[in-house]
Amino acid sequence: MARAVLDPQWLAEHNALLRPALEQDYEALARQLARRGLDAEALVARAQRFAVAIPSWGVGTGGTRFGRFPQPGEPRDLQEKLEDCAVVQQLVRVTPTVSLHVPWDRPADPARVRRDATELGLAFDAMNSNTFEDHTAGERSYKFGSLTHVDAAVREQAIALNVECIELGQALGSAALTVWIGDGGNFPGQIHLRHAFDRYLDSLRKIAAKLPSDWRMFLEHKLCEPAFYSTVNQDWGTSYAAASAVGPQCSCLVDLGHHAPNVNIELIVARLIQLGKLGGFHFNDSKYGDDDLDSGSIKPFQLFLIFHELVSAEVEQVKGFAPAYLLDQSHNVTDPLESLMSSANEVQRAFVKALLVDRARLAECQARNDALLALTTLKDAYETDVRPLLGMARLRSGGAIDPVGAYRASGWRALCADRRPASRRGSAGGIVG
Ligand code: PSV
Ligand code: MN
Repeated sequence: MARAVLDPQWLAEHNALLRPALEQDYEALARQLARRGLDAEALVARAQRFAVAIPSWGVGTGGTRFGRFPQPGEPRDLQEKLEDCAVVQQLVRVTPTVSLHVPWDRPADPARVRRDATELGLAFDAMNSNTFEDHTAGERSYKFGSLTHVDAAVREQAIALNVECIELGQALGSAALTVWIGDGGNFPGQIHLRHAFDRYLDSLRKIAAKLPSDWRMFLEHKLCEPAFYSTVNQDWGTSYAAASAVGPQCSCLVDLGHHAPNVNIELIVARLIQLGKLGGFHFNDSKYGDDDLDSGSIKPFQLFLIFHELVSAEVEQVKGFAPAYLLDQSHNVTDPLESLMSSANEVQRAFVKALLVDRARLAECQARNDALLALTTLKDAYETDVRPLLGMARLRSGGAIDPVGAYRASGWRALCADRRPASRRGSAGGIVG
């Protein structure tokens, strides 16, 4: 039995206040769904089995290159980050794993960190390697690239960090490595576009050679930033070509914020599923670029359409389909734990709504080219208010009916402000940039 960070008795009392209204709403929704041939109980069970990983870098306040506005009680080390992740998981019950970034969260004693995490009811998801900034004096600089650098010694150093991530991950019980590099150029002519890509493939193959047989390796593409003219792994086509060249253990990771404005991300998802190379997601939302905003805050319909593709693949039992779900956001103006809870809820909501799609009716519409009724079929699912299903799923899993409300009432942030004095605060930062 995992150690609960917040008092379970207190949580039960908080839920008891909300339970009568939830039950009424749930019964009304269950009747409506039954008329549509859908079983509310089965949907709750599916919602309970849903999971999305928390990024260790997401529990600290993020920032932009113009500044960061930290808040009281931020976690100062990995142990405190895990404690915050456990609070999120206790309340939402769909975030049982944590994704670590190395060296931001390099565990000095992985066996001990694993024990601590297990005690808190957590496990480890994909490992992330950071070769997009310099870490310690004396190291070779990544200013002009890492896995694609013109200097072989820099490439070797970046490869070594990825291999270290694999080794740490093995000790932690992880089974995946996500590789995102900031490599690229700010000026035409700065890098040889083809040769840089050759070096990328060469380095990736060296990393892949060190993967245990049951591990997966995800390549994350990004349109721009920090390189603003050309990026080595710029788009899903490049990512697909690289993952195919590296081999069967390697696939593509789609970060929702890493595309040109208006790109049809659900179409990219469908293509990667079809090509057998959809490795996973970094969920977030964006308006202008890689804004790293909270999932579902700007384009919830897009998130639903992505999950429609994912659920379709599941229903059609596409071979090898098992994408990893992770959040990757920068919480600059909110309490990071509230953003993580609300984002996990949004992603779970999109999944549950996608389960409601009348696929037989959609197939009929497509067969007779009925565009309007096809859209209406999707909208019928999307517009259904599934909050009672999600609340019931959380309640039955031992979480909070209203996670953010419970979190605020728990006083966890104020307690942390006391326990974690700012003067000793070290690795609180989230994404800056
Ligand atoms: C890069 O923008 C990214 O999306 C990558 O996933 C990084 O690992 C993460 O953000 C943190 O900076
Ligand atoms: Mn990402």
